Order: sequence, then C-alpha cells, then structure tokens
Amino acid sequence: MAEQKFKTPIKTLAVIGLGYVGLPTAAIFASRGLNVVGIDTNAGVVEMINRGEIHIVEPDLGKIVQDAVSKGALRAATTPEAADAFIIAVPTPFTDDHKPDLGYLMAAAESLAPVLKAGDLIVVESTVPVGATEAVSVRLAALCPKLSFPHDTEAPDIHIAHSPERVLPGRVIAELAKNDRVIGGLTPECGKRTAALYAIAVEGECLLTTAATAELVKLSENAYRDVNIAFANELSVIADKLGIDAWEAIRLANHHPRVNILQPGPGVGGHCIAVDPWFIVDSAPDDSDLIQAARKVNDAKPHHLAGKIIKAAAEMASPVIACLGLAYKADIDDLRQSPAITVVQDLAQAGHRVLAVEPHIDALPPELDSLDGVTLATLDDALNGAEIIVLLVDHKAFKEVDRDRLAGKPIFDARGVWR
Ligand code: SAJ
Repeated sequence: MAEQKFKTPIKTLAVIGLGYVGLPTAAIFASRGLNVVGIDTNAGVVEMINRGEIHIVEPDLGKIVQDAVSKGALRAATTPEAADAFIIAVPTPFTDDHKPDLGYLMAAAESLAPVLKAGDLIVVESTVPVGATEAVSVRLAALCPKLSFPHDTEAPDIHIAHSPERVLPGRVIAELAKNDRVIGGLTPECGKRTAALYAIAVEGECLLTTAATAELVKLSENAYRDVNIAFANELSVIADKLGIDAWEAIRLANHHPRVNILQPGPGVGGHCIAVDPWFIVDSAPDDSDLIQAARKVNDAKPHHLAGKIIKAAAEMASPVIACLGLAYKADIDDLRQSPAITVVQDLAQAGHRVLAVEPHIDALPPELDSLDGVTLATLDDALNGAEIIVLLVDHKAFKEVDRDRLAGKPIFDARGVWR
C-alpha cells in the first residue's frame, strides 16, 4: 500500500466510463472494500456488468468483476449518483486534424454537476492535454455556483486532481496495483486527498505534483515510447532496403550495455501511443519536431508493409492473401488505431482478396466489412486457402503455427516471430 500518512474518509466511489481502464479500476476498488458504482452511457454494458459479466478481453478481470458484483460491492448504472469520490475514465480521442477531442471528458464532468456536494473529490484518470483538469474545474464551477472549486481557491468545496492511468492492456490488473502513480492536484490538498484514495488499491508509490505536470508526464511517457518504436520501425525500413534482417541487427545491437532498441512491427496502434503524442504537438506545434517525426514514421509503417506485399503479389496470378491478426497488439481484442487494419485496407483497395484472421472478434469491423474482397476466416481456412501469408499480430495462436504449414508460400512476418 502507498504511504500510510494518507488517510481517507472515502467510502463510496463512482467511476465514470467502464472501458479498458474504468472497469478494472472500479472492480479493484470494490474488491478493497469501497462501495463502487460504475457509470456508463452504454446500457448494454451496464446490464452485462450487473450480471457479473464483462465486455472486454483482459486477463483476470472477469473473476474480480464477478466477485465484486456478487458481493454487492460493485454495480453499474447509466447516470451518475452521489458518491464521496468520482474517477473519470472516459476516452479522449483526437479529431481528424489531430486535435484533442475533449467531448467525452467534458460531458462526463458535466454529468456530475447534479450530484456534487461539498467535500467530494473528482479525479481525472483519462489522458488529457495540459490544462484540461483545470478546464474541468472551471466548467463545473459554472454549472454549480453554490460550490467552490480548486482553480479558484486553496480551500474549495470540491477537490480535483489528475491521476493518469498507466496500465498496460493485457496486464491491467497487476499494473493497477503495482505501478507508481503520478498525482497532480489543482491544489496540494487535492493531491493529498487523491493519494489517500489510491492508497486503498495501489501498492506502488503515489508521487505528488501539480495537475499540469501530471498531464505532461503522462503524455511524455507515451510519446517517449512512440519515438523509440519509431526508431525501430525506421531501422527496419532501412534494413529492408539493405537486405538485412532487422530483428537480427537489433538483437545484436542490444548486446551493447547502453542500447535497448524496441521491436519493429507493422506500425503503432491503440488508443494511447498513436494518439497522445498529438496532444503535446497540439500544445507546442513549433517545438515538437521529433515527436511529430515519430508519428509520421509509425503511421507510414503499415503502408510500407502493404507496399511490399502488393509488389510480391504482382508476381503471382491473383493470389489470396492471409492476414493473421487485426488487433493493435498481441492477445487482446482491441482494434482501435490498429496498423493491421490499415494493411488489410491497403491490400483490399489494391484489388486483392484477403482472408483476415482475428480470433478475438466475431465480425469484421465496419471499415473492413465495407470493402470488397475481405473475409473474416479461421486460422485453418486462411492457412489452407491463401497463397501469401502475412503475420500482423503476434497472438499466441499464431506463434504456435506449425512452420510446415507455411512452407513454399511467400511469408511477411511483420512481428519477427516466425524467423
Ligand atoms: N509496439 C511495437 N514495438 C514495440 C512495442 C510496441 O511495434 O517494441 C507497438 C504495439 O504492437 C502496439 C503499440 O506499439 O501497436 C503500442 O503498444 P504498447 O504495448 O507499447 O502500449 P499500449 O498502447 O498498449 O499501452 C501504453 C502503455 N504506455 C507505455 O508503455 C509508455 C501503458 O503503460 C499506458 O497505460 C497506455 O499506453 C495508456 O493507456 O496510455
């Protein structure tokens, strides 16, 4: 547990947004003795959770939710209810021109106005551009004129902080408890109260700072990873051109005691690393050349890969292409910003027939379903029916494919796992 100096009177918690971060967060706090209500505008999700079921793929989450619901510690609803503390964990996507879209965040904050009372704590967990936590405070102050807010006074009725989530999809349950948390209060007291809340569930350290610093810290973490993956992806394009195996070169370079190059792949996907660096760019467009370049390199990677496959396919008589994996990374069901989808789109738009394999979904996403020539297939059917095999995601089932089944066919292994 975090430092014992933090003590909290909080007994009831409302978590706004029951997605990849909100649902595990709600469930963990419920399992540690808080009375938790999860709020989501999607009535189907709310019904599922109230039955003790979950709507996302995340190891160990199902059992924790089931236990918490069966004990009455966790339930879900579609509109906010009074609570001692509120955690906002809604998506913060970007617009088509890479500007932060704070629509869900502001709607979530506004939905709290009718139930807020003096003494309440609001924590923004969603990843946000610098200044957004303060903007939440300003907006709520306009909606709740009888309450005071921390952008305005050191001793407010409502305390507000940013405590960005840092959990890795696929390892959320362990990382929620173990990771250190950066907590940025709009006032120091807001930070302390937030640390006291997280001390209930977090074994890692709670590190206090300002809200703006916490906002930049979170964005920096994901931009750092994006820049480092871009380096690996750029190297792999260079290695391709020079006829060198990029994974072999990186493996050997990483034997240097101060070198640790990440893995190249089909590109960078997900709702975080492919999105968050743009929030920094939006705040400082003239001073973020490296961050912008990394985004460009990573966004170009799926097109580079598709170009190579199209070139090979041109040498064959209208080959069927098997694309293994549509998720943005291994062993999850999340297709958001997935580079695998871009690759399949490029292939289909070039007129190729694609057998797409994704064990975690039952139907193609609309952006692929609308294309001619793309079919969702089983791994077996794709391996039997295709003349070219492309590995886009290193799902466990694909890593275990019998190599004999690949023999004699052009293989594009974008993850370097069949080498
Ligand atoms: N990828 C590579 N090569 C690598 C590592 C990753 O191509 O060596 C690709 C993945 O295939 C995927 C993308 O990058 O398409 C991102 O995957 P990831 O596993 O690096 O990260 P996310 O997006 O699943 O989660 C990140 C994490 N941030 C950091 O590691 C700095 C997580 O801790 C954050 O909580 C999460 O973003 C978030 O919600 O912000």
